[in-house]
Amino acid sequence: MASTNNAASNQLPESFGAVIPGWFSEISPLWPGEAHSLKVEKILFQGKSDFQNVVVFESSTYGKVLVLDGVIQLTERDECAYQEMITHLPLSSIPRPQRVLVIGGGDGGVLREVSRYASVEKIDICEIDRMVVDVAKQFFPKVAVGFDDPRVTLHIGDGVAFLKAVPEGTYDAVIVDSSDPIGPARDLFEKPFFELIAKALRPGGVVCTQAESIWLHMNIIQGIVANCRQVFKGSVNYAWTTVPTYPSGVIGFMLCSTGGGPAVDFKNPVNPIDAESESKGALKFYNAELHRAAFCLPSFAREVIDCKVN
Ligand code: SPM
Repeated sequence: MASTNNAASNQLPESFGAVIPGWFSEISPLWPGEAHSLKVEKILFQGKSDFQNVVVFESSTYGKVLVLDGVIQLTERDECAYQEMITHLPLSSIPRPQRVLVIGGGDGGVLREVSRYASVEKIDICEIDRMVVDVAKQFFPKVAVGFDDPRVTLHIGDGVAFLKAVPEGTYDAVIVDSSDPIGPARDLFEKPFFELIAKALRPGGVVCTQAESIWLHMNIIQGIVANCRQVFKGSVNYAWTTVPTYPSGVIGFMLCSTGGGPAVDFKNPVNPIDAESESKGALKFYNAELHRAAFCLPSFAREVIDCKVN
């Protein structure tokens, strides 16, 4: 893997200082005409993996920030909102999850949250980019702590290829913690990928995927919803949460279940996360009220999503 660490160099990546000198601005064709900016205290790491540019910087207000191909993946201050919701929305919706697969999620934050469940026996993670794992372990130990759980097996490779090799009905839950649908994660938003997930899940199993912003990507969301309705024969739902450092300040999740097993009512969780999980550190964001609220959609989004979603 080609890699360069230019932390000492004065030559900053394109997104740095492009709008305001000394600030990082998140510029992407996925959100044209806007760019959220964070003041940079210090660049801690710059590298180029086989898949993407990887940057870590210390910000003035959100702690350390992980950026892939110019797009913020997490900050120390608000990562809890995303990692807790993408994990606990699905895992609290089925009784006693035992086998869980994470696709993407190389920073380890979703693993940290999955490991709160005592019923879970096996956690597989398939991350395409080893540099993301290494950088998370070096700069974000409170996130990468998820890798320390002995139930975790890390597979470095392509998520689609991994799923093709998984025996039918292997997992109770699959969580897709991907970057956006340009670059290495493009395939993770396509129908063939959802078909592979459905095959990998047991009847009545659940999937939760990163599903973009209702403010920015209704066209992408519409496509995901349509694909999921064709593929998942149980329930199909859209939920969302706030993450201040993601563009538009919100991000959504598709939550689906396979047919042929117990029905899954994502809006009324049967497996509330209990006090025991607090031994892994207190939950900072997720709670039962936010779980229910996550499925309430603004009218403009409901019009598009609800007419197609159960
Ligand atoms: N474990 C954290 C990894 C983050 N994965 C999701 C990143 C999404 C970044 N872009 C958000 C764009 C919202 N429209």
